[in-house]
This record gives sequence, structure tokens and C-alpha cells, in this order.
Amino acid sequence: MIRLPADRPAVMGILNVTPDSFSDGGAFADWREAADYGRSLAAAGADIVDVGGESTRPGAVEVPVEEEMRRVIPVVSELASSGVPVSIDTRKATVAEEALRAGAVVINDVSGFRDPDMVSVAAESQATVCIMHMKGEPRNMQSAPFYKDVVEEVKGFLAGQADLLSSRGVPHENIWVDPGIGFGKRHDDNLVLLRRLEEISLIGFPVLVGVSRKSFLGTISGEPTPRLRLGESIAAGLYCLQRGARILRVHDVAATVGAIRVWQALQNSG
Ligand code: HH2
Repeated sequence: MIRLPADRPAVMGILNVTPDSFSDGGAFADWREAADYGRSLAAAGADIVDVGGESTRPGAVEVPVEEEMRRVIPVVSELASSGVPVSIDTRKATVAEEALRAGAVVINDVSGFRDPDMVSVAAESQATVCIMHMKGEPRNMQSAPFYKDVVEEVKGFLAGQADLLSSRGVPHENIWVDPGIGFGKRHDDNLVLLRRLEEISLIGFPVLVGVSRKSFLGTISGEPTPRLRLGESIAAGLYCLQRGARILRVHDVAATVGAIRVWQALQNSG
């Protein structure tokens, strides 16, 4: 488990050890290079480094468990032994379990602990859990998602899963929630979720948001290359903080940390 700083938002740095992530796939030759990059994220001010071995971009197919383990476990182990707080971004209970054994302190499950085995792994550990909302699976989530009221549906799911985890013994302070921007959402669903983010924090858990480089930002700005959406990502991230988010999951850690410092100084001045 990990304690959030009381006096400022937290930053989760993204470390994708995948050949095909939407903005930064295939960046590392081996696990040593990946771990070095993870350490550089921590040095740039990331409070947590989120290690993922399976892309969950729209249309992505599932990676076999052995392959996902091969990608992430050495990186988790190396980072944890350097004292970096590590989060494991996985939908698979076996990968989560092995990552916790290797030193991870957060389970970030984009399928929101729908798998009972994942609930058991969380319940038997001291880990912090991030429950994310996703409609469907990455393979099919963008084929005509529909909501009557997206905020109510996302809130209902997150509150229900938080209740389930609590009933299995996961302490309240170990639970975070995430609306899952871009996961089975239309463009306007993403915008409404961000505009009404405060309603999600009313469930009573810290809210984590991942907007970094996502395609809805490109739809707004016209920038087709995810890596070049830095300004867009910072603007959306600060907006989320204004609406009550406590943790930002980002690719560009140094720029985000600087932006948060300025935002906070302005908030606290006078
Ligand atoms: N977004 C992605 C992956 N994991 N986890 C949480 N909690 N919230 C998010 O919004 C989120 C997430 C997708 O981004 P990325 O890891 O950059 O890409 P890919 O899934 O293609 O590896």
C-alpha cells in the first residue's frame, strides 16, 4: 500500500513494457533499459511508477500470461529494490500476485476487479487497489458504447466494486477509483465525465485520472501524434485537479510536476 501526500496531488508515471502501446510502445530493448527509465520517472518527481505489459488501447488483443510476466516482473523487481513505489497495471490475477511478490504496492486493474481471482489477490495482500471503469474489453470497447447517464453508470460500478473489495477486507484507505477515460466511452462521454468528476470523488475514495496523450485530446486539438499532445495533456490534467482528482497518471512526468507546482502556488497565493 501507499500513502498519498496530504498537501499536493500525486503523480503516477507510466512505464509501458509493451511493443504496441498507443503512444510509446516498443521503447525499450530489455528490462534493464525499462527499469532505468522507471527510475528516471521517479527522479523527475513521480510518486508511483505504473508498470504495464499489455496494451489496452482500443482493439488490442490479450497477451498470454507468461509473456506478460516475462515483460513486467524483472522491471517491477528491479524498481522496487531501488526503492521506487511500483504499481502493476494488469487485468490478470497471476501477474498481479507475482508483481506484489516482486515488490509492487499498487494493483491497477483497468477491468475494475471484475475477476473474482483478482479480488482474492487484493484481499490477501496489503496493496492499494485502483478500480477503473471500462465498458466491455479493449478488443470491443469502442464499438458503439452507449450510456443513459455515463456519470451515474460509472459511479454505480465504482461504488459497487469498492463495496465488494471492502467486504473482502480491503481497507477503505487502500482503495482508489478511476472513471477510465477512453475505455468504452464516446468523445462526449469523456468530456462529461471530466466536467462532472467531483461527483465521482463524492463516492469517498481518491480519484485517479488518466488523460495523458489520449485520443479525445487529439480530437479537440487536431494533433494526430499522441507523443505531441503534451500541452493538451497538461491542460486536461490540471482541469481534473480543479475538479477534485488526487492522482494523475501521465507519460510526461517532469512537465506535469512543474505544471502542478505552478497550479498549486497560484491556488494557495493570497
Ligand atoms: N489508461 C491506460 C492504461 N492504464 N490505468 C488507469 N488506472 N487509468 C487509465 O486511464 C489508464 C490505465 C492507457 O494508456 P497507456 O498505458 O499509455 O496505453 P496502452 O494501454 O496502449 O499501453
